[in-house]
Amino acid sequence: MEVKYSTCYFCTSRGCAMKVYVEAGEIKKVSVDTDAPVTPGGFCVRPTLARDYQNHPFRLSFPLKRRSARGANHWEQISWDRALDEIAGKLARIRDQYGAEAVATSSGTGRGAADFAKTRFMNLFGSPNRFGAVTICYGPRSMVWYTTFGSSVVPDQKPGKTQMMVLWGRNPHEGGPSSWHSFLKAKSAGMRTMVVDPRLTEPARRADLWVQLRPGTDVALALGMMNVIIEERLYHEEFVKSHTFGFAELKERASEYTVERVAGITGLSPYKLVEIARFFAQHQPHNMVIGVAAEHSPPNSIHAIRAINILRAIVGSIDTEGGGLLAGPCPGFVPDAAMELNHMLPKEQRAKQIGADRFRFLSYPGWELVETELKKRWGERHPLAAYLNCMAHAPSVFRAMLSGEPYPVKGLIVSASNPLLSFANTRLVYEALKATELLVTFDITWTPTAQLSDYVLPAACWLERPDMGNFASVGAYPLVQIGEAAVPSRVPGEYERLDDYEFWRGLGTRLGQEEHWPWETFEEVWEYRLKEIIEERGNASLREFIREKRWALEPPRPGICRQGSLATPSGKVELYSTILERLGYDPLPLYIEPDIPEHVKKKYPLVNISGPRVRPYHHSEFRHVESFRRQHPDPIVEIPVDTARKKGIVDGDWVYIETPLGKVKQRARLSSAFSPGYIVTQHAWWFPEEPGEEPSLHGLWESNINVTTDDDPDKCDPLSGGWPLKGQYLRCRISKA
Ligand SMILES: Nc1nc2c(c(=O)[nH]1)N[C@H]1C(S)=C(S)[C@@H](COP(=O)(O)OP(=O)(O)OC[C@H]3O[C@@H](n4cnc5c(=O)[nH]c(N)nc54)[C@H](O)[C@@H]3O)O[C@H]1N2
Ligand SMILES: Nc1nc2c(c(=O)[nH]1)N[C@H]1C(S)=C(S)[C@@H](COP(=O)(O)OP(=O)(O)OC[C@H]3O[C@@H](n4cnc5c(=O)[nH]c(N)nc54)[C@H](O)[C@@H]3O)O[C@H]1N2
Ligand SMILES: [Mo]
Repeated sequence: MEVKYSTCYFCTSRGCAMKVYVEAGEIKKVSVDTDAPVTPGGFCVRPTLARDYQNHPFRLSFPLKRRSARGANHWEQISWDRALDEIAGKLARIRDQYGAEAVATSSGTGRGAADFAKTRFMNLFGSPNRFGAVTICYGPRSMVWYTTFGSSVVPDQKPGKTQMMVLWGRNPHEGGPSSWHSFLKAKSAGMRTMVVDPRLTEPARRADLWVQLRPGTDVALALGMMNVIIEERLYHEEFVKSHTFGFAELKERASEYTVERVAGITGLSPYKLVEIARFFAQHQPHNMVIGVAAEHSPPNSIHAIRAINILRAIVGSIDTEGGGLLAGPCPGFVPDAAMELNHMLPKEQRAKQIGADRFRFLSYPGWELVETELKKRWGERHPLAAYLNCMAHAPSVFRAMLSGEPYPVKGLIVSASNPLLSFANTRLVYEALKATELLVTFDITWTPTAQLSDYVLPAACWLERPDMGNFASVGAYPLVQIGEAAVPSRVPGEYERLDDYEFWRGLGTRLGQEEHWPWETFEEVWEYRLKEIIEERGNASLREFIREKRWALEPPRPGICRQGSLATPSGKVELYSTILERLGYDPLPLYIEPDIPEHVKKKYPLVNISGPRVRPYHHSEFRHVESFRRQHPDPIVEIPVDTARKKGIVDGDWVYIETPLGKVKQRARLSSAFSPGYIVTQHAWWFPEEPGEEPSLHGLWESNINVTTDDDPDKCDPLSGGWPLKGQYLRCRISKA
């Protein structure tokens, strides 16, 4: 049996190292490669799925073109050449008639390791309208780092140095094998643990301190903690004095968040709040993982993430051994941003990015200000990938598809995302997709979105391509780790798949972009991007590099602040953000109470915390794999025992969840892990076994919680445009089905 050193991509972007055992082109076994630095430890079940997934009949194998009406599930198999020729022709016609900006792309969790290629294609094509999940996932956290610290912040968990591990709105027990591993290691090394979560999750249960706050109030909590910490002089005076900008202003702002006021907002008692602040300040430095909760809770998303990071800074836990280290790309590596050709998108096209006039933080206005700073430090090889930090506003693009305002959007290429499941307000997304003139889906398996498309194209999965997790390729950490294809992506007569890079290149070369796609294969791309590192190592080829030692790591060091200027406009840690100020936003964190009319609260009394991660699924993926489905067959809604009792609901009942936008059903699990007034619903549920054609679209409308969620731009985060998937805006009511 041959061993292949591959990179797993069954989840978001980490790119864990795998060993794949192959015999006569068949995958026999997959095991974790524990020698490499990025692995899930023994904590992930997904690798065991690889064989079932690879050979599953639900996978896409050949390009398909629809033969009758959209959504009728009648397909004709065509060649890749014909598919790409026809699609390129249609894209060119849309550009001629409406302008390049009338073509948009949709992205998800950044899979395929080739979002740089999508961005490159769009920059060369001339459209600024790439939209995706990053607006509500990781993009905000990333941009907050760059605006506040001029770098990303990476954990430096060291026994003897690190005093505490904090999970803030994050549940790695279900969704983050490596963070869960760190959490357990922290406990066994005697570090303190603290969890900020409205729910008693598994880590909360095991933590020394569980902070059960009212959802969506993290910014108030962090400001309240700051107020106590500043008043009691528990902060790191030396760090604050030497390395931060705007402490006096911050102090004044924090003073507005008195213990009593914050108690009122967060639902914590004043006594508890003081205890939390002191506990936090006393156990420094700490290692913290901030989850997705704040990003899903407008209108406080960006201010909350900023406040949490500022809190870390003032207690002296940033840029210090055992705390959070300021990091950048791996020396010698060409990071994603340098592959995107962002300078090729003309200024007047940038100015057309949909939503960027209103939501300026995570779109060209904010991105350009930050890019200027980062270029001073890293030149072209900076970590500010546009696919992560600069997006069109998805809800506004969907509206443009429907209304033609501010201008028509007629073509959409969906790759590595499943908009009918993952974006809010499914009905509106559905209408928008149907209103396009051209809808192309490039995916690994069938999805409801694929069913609605004009062309459905088969993508190679990680087993079939050389790959690096975009955790490394984006350049936020000085580590690269790469893997090789385990099996071919094309076997004549059996399947013909392209990887994401080949797909975008295939379209680009048909649209006059030939000179910008010099590398024919993904492997050649990695060879180019790793060239300096491979040469320095003395390896003859990428293959040799992978076989010998497939990673390069320059551990980040503390003391960056002391070296002089950070890549922020003031050169210091910006407690007061001059970039937010220039964008016309409040430069200091503040809490905004969501404005919800009383009659709405009365009619929809429950707040929905949607989308807790659950193993073994990853968003809408893997529902079709029988061995996984057996482990978790149904969508689950968690309901507080008292609430359920009042409605006559018992464990296992099907329950309707309803908002003005729609109604879906999930199965009840009674819970006492969080306060009455809330429910917890799973997201991204569909049923591959149900008919693919309309109206079912594989059971799209039955349990998909985004049928009930809202993406009204007025309810989106005023800075980033993130839509509510958690927090006070997401109100609903339930009844027994
Ligand atoms: N209500 C609610 N909605 C949510 C959330 C929530 O908590 N609540 N969470 C949100 C968050 S944080 C995120 S990140 C988004 C996720 O949003 P999406 O990323 O859109 O999630 P998926 O539904 O998994 O879609 C990913 C698709 O990409 C395909 N795919 C996987 N790998 C590859 C590849 O290498 N190449 C190609 N071409 N395709 C590939 C998969 O088969 C799948 O169909 O969902 C968001 N939606
Ligand atoms: N199995 C699995 N793993 C995944 C994914 C998956 O789909 N499945 N998706 C991946 C992706 S794209 C992402 S973004 C990550 C997300 O990973 P996490 O950020 O860990 O997301 P959740 O599991 O939803 O955990 C968020 C926690 O925040 C809590 N919470 C809700 N509202 C609030 C609030 O207002 N404040 C605070 N402090 N906490 C709150 C919730 O109760 C929940 O326990 O998971 C990744 N890992
Ligand atoms: Mo996410």
